[in-house]
Amino acid sequence: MTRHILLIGAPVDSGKRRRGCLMGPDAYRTAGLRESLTDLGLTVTDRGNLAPALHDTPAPDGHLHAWGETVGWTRALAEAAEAAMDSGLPIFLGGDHALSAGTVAGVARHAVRQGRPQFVLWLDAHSDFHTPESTASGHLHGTPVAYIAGRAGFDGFPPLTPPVPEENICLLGLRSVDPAERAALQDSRIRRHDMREIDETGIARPLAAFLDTVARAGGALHVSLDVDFLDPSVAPAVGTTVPGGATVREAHLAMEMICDSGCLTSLDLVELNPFLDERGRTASLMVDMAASALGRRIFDRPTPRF
Ligand code: 6HN
Ligand code: MN
Ligand code: MN
Ligand code: MN
Repeated sequence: MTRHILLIGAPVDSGKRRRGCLMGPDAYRTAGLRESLTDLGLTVTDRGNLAPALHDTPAPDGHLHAWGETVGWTRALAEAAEAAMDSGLPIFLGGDHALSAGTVAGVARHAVRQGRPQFVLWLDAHSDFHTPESTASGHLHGTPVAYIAGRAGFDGFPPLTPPVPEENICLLGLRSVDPAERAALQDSRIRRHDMREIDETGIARPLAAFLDTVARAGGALHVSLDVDFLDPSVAPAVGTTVPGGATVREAHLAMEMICDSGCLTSLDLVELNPFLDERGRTASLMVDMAASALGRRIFDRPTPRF
């Protein structure tokens, strides 16, 4: 791993009503993210925290929470993400999952300029596939996958030119999918693997298949890691806990395989709510996840084929 790492704080808290994710970037810094990466021999620049662009876009519907602020964040993040791709491998320190609309829009624009296909791996209990029309909660952190896939209704959000092709998106860790999301997903070519499949086959099999596709295509890989991918017994600092999530070892294996693929080009760490943490354990676990994705190993060995 020779790429330079950029830490970019994205204290987005507009994607849902419960507050606290704005403290996420500083929790990662306090938990020693930079030091964990420099210990691996990587060079790291902390670019500090971003702020949302000016936002005056009216919401298309009254039940949508903090529309204008999220539009402003998406614009600012898309620009920052696109620019960051010229300087290294960005890690976006969230912030709630609404931020990934911006980060994916930005990295995907950069991939288009490079003539490289963009792939997205979404590690999450949820599918985040609501449109602004279908969301019942009005929480935009439940919508970024729909936005990056090019579904309609995101008035004022920056245009995706083009959207990420559905078959380049892989959702892994699913165990809370709303009926409208389920229907739309079943109608799509998005790859999706629920916890039952992980129980049945192990996490390595579906992940290896996806990473193999990315590698063969010479693709850029954006990984979006939601804290609630992990089981709440090991990662309690998230507002949307769902029992039955990935174990510490399943999550580490996923990160180690992502690293071994050599495809990783950008990473989001999202939904950490430090206000809900227990003595920093979730922040520290997420730092360990990032370290595994960037080369930390128990022993070096090649990933077996599945
Ligand atoms: N996340 N499907 C639920 C909703 O409100 O739309 C939960 C969304 C969770 C979003 O965890 O990033
Ligand atoms: Mn470039
Ligand atoms: Mn999510
Ligand atoms: Mn989630």
